[in-house]
Amino acid sequence: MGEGNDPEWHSTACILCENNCGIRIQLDDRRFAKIRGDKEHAASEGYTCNKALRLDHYQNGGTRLTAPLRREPDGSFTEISWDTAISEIAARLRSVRDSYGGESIFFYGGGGQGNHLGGAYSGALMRALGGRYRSTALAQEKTGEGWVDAHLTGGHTTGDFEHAEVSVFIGKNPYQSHGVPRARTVLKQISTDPARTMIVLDPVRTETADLADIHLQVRPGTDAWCLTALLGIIVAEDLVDHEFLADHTHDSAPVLATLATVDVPGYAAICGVEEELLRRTARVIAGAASLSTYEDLGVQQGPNSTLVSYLNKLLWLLTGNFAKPGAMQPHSWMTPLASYSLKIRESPVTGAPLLGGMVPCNVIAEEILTDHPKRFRAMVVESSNPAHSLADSGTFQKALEALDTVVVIDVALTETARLADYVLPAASQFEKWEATFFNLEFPRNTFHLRAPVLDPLPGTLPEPEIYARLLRELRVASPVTLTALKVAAKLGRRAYALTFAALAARDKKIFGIAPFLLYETLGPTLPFGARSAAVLWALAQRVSREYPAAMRRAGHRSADALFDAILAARSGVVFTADEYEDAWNYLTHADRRIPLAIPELLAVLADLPQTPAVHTSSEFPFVLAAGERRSFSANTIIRDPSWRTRDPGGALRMNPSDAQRLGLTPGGSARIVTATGTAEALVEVSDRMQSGHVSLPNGYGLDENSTRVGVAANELTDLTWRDPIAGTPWHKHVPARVEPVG
Ligand SMILES: Nc1nc2c(c(=O)[nH]1)N[C@H]1C(S)=C(S)[C@@H](COP(=O)(O)OP(=O)(O)OC[C@H]3O[C@@H](n4cnc5c(=O)[nH]c(N)nc54)[C@H](O)[C@@H]3O)O[C@H]1N2
Ligand SMILES: Nc1nc2c(c(=O)[nH]1)N[C@H]1C(S)=C(S)[C@@H](COP(=O)(O)OP(=O)(O)OC[C@H]3O[C@@H](n4cnc5c(=O)[nH]c(N)nc54)[C@H](O)[C@@H]3O)O[C@H]1N2
Ligand code: SF4
Ligand SMILES: [Mo]
Repeated sequence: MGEGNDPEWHSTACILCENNCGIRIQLDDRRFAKIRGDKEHAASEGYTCNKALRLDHYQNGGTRLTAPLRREPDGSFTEISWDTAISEIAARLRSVRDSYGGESIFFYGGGGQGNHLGGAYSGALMRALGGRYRSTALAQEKTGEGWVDAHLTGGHTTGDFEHAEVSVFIGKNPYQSHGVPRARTVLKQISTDPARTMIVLDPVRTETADLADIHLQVRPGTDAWCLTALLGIIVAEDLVDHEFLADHTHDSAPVLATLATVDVPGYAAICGVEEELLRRTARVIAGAASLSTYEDLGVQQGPNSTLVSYLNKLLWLLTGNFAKPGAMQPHSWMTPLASYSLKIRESPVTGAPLLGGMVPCNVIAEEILTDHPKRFRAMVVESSNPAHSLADSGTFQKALEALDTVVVIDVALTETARLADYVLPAASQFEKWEATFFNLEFPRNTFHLRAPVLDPLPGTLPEPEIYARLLRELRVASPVTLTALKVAAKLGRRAYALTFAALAARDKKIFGIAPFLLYETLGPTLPFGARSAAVLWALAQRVSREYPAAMRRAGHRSADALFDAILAARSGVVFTADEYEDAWNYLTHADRRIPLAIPELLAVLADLPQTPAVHTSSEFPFVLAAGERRSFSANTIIRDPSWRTRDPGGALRMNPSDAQRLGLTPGGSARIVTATGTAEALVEVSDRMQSGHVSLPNGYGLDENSTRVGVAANELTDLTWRDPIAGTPWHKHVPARVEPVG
């Protein structure tokens, strides 16, 4: 009998970052007495970082909500019953729809780092209400990259850092933030292997940079010049993989022509990296047998971010590093996290392009704080804390107050929940069936349906049940449809599939509410009480339709077999197994070639010589990186500050020479002033920072039990400083002034 059958150890996963490492938990009543890595986990194989061991502070540390709350006219909250909450919320949303149209109801969230299963049901609520606009945190980080991907390969690509000869991290610190599975182990392996090279682009000498062979310590915000110089060298020295370009791409000519004109010494001077080091780096990249790259917030939340995403991808495309071991790969999905369509809608008021199908986070407040007739009137927020995590929280909070109706579904009374009209208490991620759709690997892609470790805290409900209660109240499904599906579900999966198809042929609208129908009819027949997993039946059909061979290679002979395997496995399953050559099949372009030229971005690239590289001023001489990932940061998932055994106060990090000049000492206080706000923080003096650059951690400054520990970074950030294409914020590049306090 394996450890997996030992009743004392419950298999689940860490919920603090997208890696969702498998863990085992031993309970002492409702406390997490022991936590360790799950060696049988399909993806993480026993790995965890320091943070997973502190998850009891999520489950038992904060103040949990245990009853629905309604805001009264005097601003206070009253506890109400679930029945009252559901009927009042349904009535309010229906009335907003009837007065202003369903498209005035906006949805935000649908999942954090560990929980997407509930969000899979949220679309049914929105479609039932006629809602057309939604967003998530992805629209403040990944939408620019996604738009570039949509042009090039038609979808997301992932690096193969376990095998890459050369790994490049661009504004990414995987040692702290992960994203790369088993990151610390993989980084150390690369670092100690003389045959492999790690290159880091980061203004900070991060823990990842410590392990790197080449650290391009750029000036903050100048990555576009640095990457363009690297590409310019690759073109000028003719290190391009012409065979790859000829066989697998088209439209490379305008790209090569633009890059041939790059003023390499000039760009080296702008980004602050020696030209010789850039030349050596370009040669290492172009000479590599395999190359993988990872760009993240350091560039995605800074100047020229969409251009930088394009430049990053040109690094591996011009050098032919696609669809082979160690290189970049597209991959399967249980369900894509965003749309990769190039048919792009616009937001109703500001006309912002909805890249990935999402309203850019930085325009949401503008879509509300206006008298435009198409403004949003109501918002449903689930598993997200936008009043804390969006730029310029003060303005976002005003926007929430201006809405007719705000409903927040959360485990805690968050900064966002405090501004809601109704707060619905969710069961925690260890009290219900849960999963994420962060399934981003190739060639073996994994999915983990987590079984509950504990019963729900009394008074709370899992999100699928919350959405179902709202949809029942809205009477969106006809009794005939529900009965037909219930009867079919009893007859078996084949009868169920046929009945579903027959009903859908008669009435296309049932696709829109399919998750709800599955929950109501298939859900109750599922083993282990896994009713919330019903939606995965439809996703298993999707997998079998989209990747039939890869699914079978992973050992699942049909969609139903995959679904059953997912239900039975406690440590995740491999749902697709590909061959490297299969990568080409994931390209969405009919000719299976990658179109290299993106005219809008080539124009931005050609403009670089005229583009300002410096955004500081005498009033705001520092660049503040507002929201760094550190050893004890985890977005706003854990609200109990005592979970942090290091950096409890969330220090402002700065270079020794800056500290000395300003008369600041370690452990003392500094005031940080930006165009948006002011905050005070403890000072940490560190030669990891370059002069003129300061950083604050992400996810601190929560208002819990009337105290606040650390800085709420978004009281300092700005809505208008955003990428002109993607609308993503410049959280990592906030002009600021630092002063001693007192
Ligand atoms: N510990 C921890 N891990 C996390 C999270 C967490 O809150 N805490 N959050 C998760 C989430 S939601 C995400 S999206 C990821 C994000 O993961 P990362 O993007 O790796 O995290 P950050 O620390 O925000 O930013 C990465 C790096 O960008 C650098 N940087 C700042 N300015 C610039 C610049 O101008 N150019 C370049 N090249 N680099 C710059 C910073 O010095 C930093 O090292 O982390 C995930 N993992
Ligand atoms: N200045 C600055 N701002 C940033 C960033 C930055 O680097 N700098 N990073 C940005 C990035 S990359 C991201 S991803 C966002 C993250 O910000 P958000 O998208 O707001 O997400 P989280 O902070 O992860 O908040 C998760 C919420 O889910 C709640 N929760 C936890 N478990 C459950 C559950 O089971 N059910 C429900 N219903 N709720 C639950 C938590 O209480 C919390 O309120 O922040 C962004 N904001
Ligand atoms: S925070 Fe650490 S343990 Fe948790 S999922 Fe991420 S890497 Fe794994
Ligand atoms: Mo994120």
